[in-house]
Amino acid sequence: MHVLILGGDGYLGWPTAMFFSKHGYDVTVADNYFRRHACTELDVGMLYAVPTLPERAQVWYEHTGREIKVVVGDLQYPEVMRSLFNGQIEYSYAINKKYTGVPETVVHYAEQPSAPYSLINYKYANITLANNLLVTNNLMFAVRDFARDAHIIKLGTMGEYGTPAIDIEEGWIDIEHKGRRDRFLFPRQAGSLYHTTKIMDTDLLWFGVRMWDLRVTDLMQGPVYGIKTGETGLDERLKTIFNYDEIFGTIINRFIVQAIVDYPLTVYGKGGQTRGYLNINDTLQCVHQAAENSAEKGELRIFNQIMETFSVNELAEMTRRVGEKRGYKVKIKHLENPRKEAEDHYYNPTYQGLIDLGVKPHYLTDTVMQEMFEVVEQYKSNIRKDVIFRGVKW
Ligand code: USQ
Repeated sequence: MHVLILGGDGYLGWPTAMFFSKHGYDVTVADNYFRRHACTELDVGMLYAVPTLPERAQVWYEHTGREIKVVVGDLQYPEVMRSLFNGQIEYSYAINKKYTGVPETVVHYAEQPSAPYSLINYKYANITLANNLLVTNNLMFAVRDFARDAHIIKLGTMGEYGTPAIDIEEGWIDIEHKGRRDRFLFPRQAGSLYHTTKIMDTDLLWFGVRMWDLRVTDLMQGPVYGIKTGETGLDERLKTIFNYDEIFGTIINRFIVQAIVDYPLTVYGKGGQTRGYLNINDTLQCVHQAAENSAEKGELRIFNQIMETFSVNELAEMTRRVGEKRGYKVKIKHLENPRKEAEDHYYNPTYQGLIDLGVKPHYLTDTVMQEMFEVVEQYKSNIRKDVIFRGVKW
């Protein structure tokens, strides 16, 4: 199977590329280096530098003899997207320059993924809207025009649902109204403009499914944590990008870094905000199972991609417990919440579909968190305290 990974340079994209390559798939990755450029522009700091995509692909080839083809290009331009499907492709790196053929599966990570970034000001809101919607739309049309049978696996977010006072279903809800019944997308109510673009992506692809019988799986993912996957350890240079700053860092990764540099854990508001979390290795498993078990033609299949739920307070307590065992004096500080979100709310999402496909969850235990501490500690001298909190306000 030929798997095309859009956004293949990112925190999840690069580990996904290596994972599929290792499992024998033909892999092509495309990326415009958005994340690297944004990190430089906003001076957010990273735990360590990572080589360019062609360099990483070369290192991967030297270790495994497997080729990951690389296209560095901006998928907001329809011609760049279309070249991935019509063979007019310009590889930035390939051992064999011959076009692999249309992909059977496309994994779509090529999005601006940060809620705070989308709300820095109107300019960053525009970048987020333009990138996320144009890339998704360009993908939809390229698949419609050149690869109708391709399976699109789009990364959505649990944040599309917000925090409703009813149980969250996996994407769809049956509604009875005035004696008649129908099935609709579960109500969405995003808490940031980034999350709003994810709702709009879902709507775009749902349109494509209804009009042109596309095959789409939408993975509603929670915040991901972790730094190591089965492949990243093969060589120092294969590590994934790791952010701990307010803009691009997700909460568990941030808390571990904060504990290590004696920075009081930044709990926003009351800390009762509850979300569904997953280990980066489970992202790989979920995307793999989704690829192996395609959606049908004309189906928008939705899975809630989380393995367990935690409140911010529970995560802070766990970080303190594990940190103290390692000799850190971990403090917890409740900051005025820069975001507009419920801090004490009902949260009961369903998440069974991926387990039914065969995903085996890795849970966040003290041992798992301790292993993350051990890796992050190696880069302690790179950690910049000044980027941990800047207070992007909603
Ligand atoms: N939070 C804190 N302190 C911090 C950082 C975050 O209390 O220092 C709180 C936030 O207020 C929020 C929760 O922790 O209630 C999660 O925040 P986050 O920054 O880890 O995650 P979020 O902004 O929701 O976005 C992340 C990814 C995004 C993905 C999303 C899944 O950046 O790409 O879509 O998680 S979800 O949260 O389910 O929408």
